Amino acid sequence: MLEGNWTGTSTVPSRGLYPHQWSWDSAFIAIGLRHLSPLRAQTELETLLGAQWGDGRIPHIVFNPSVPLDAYFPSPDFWRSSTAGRAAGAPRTVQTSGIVQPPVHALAAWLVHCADPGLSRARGFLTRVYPRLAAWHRYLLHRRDLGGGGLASVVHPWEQGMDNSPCWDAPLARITPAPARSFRRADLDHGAAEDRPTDLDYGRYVRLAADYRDGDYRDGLGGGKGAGLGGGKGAGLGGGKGAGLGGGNGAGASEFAVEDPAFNALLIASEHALARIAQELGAPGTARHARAERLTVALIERLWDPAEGMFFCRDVVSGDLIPERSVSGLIPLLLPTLPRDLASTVVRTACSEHFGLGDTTRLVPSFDLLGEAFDPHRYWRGPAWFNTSWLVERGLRTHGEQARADTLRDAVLDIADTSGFAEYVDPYTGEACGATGFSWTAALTLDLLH
Ligand code: 9YW
Repeated sequence: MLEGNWTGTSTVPSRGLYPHQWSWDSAFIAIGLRHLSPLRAQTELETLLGAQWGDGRIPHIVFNPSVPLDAYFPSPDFWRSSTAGRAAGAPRTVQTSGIVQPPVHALAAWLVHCADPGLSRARGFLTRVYPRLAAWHRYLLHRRDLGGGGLASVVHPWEQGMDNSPCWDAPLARITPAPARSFRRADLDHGAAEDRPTDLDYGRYVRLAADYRDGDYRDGLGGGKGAGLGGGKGAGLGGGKGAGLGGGNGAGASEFAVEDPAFNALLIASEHALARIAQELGAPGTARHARAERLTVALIERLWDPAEGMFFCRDVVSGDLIPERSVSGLIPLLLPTLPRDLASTVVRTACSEHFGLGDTTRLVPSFDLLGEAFDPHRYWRGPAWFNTSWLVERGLRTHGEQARADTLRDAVLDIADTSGFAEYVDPYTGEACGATGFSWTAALTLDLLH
């Protein structure tokens, strides 16, 4: 699968549906590829980082110029990175999107280095990627601290990676959709409509992305309207509800801004990895470890719901937690320094009737089995995905839950095989949905085999 999806400098997520390079896909792919070819794993990450913007952002898509424009929507002529992104330092020689995806990259770079430290040192891999990864984290921690409480916000559902999660339903309801006739969905040429987001969702995704582009991809208050930075100065921890961003009344605020538990947990895990990279390069990692710990405190303070026993998203515009149980709210289990009582509560929630782990489901569903919006086949509204199951598996192992981790690992290996390395599956039956021959499914299977 990974050979077939390799383009020479990076790996496409799947041949038909996703013919370019995607940011968090590449990080997961590199984590698997390191077992096959540490050199290709390094190259995968270096290709992505080669498309980094001057302001530090790593774009969510790096477009392959040899792929026809109509093969994927939104295409480079929608994002117009080299013109609209000029002020933010978009590269001139490669076309990219202007939004980001979860920061799995420093974690991936560290794991790739560890797979073959000799090769990594000989190529100066970490020396070259470290400044870019540091700039990426700086971008997220400063420009994207829209809530003012120290966490990074996403400004589009695609940035969090779980495109049509029910967590976005309430914040998206405020967005006027772009008219359906103003764009053409290429995804429906490759996937069943009932497995994909709806047209109404797409209209809203397009509106938000177009507004961000029309504001020259400036971050901060005022959404695409160019109010520049503000609010988000990383003003320490805490702040609780609605701190920053206009006190949570939405006045002059970015129309969509959400603090997400998985996005921020991955940032924390990557910040710890960056500390290790700094140490390997002879610099002290202490300040970075300390920052990761402050972020962990902020994550708990702002997104943990003790009554529900899991993490929730915070709608930064309204200031409120979004009371929808998504797999995202289990992913902080990945953090080794999550307090013991919280970790065991998250494990209990994962095994409860809401996610059914080790009981009614085989892999971790993307959404609450009892939630009104649950749909076992529609994309991020219920199906199980392999990257999130891999993250939960890691989390279980990190917190001493070896038996549960082994069961989940065995299920991932089995279902990856029987589903034809599907993009996502029915969480109860393991039946394939979406694309098959999906790269991160293959890569993370490989990782779990080692
Ligand atoms: C789309 C590539 C991407 C993933 C996302 C997933 C999907 C793109 O595919 O988004 O067209 O909907 O939601 O997480 O990175 O695999």
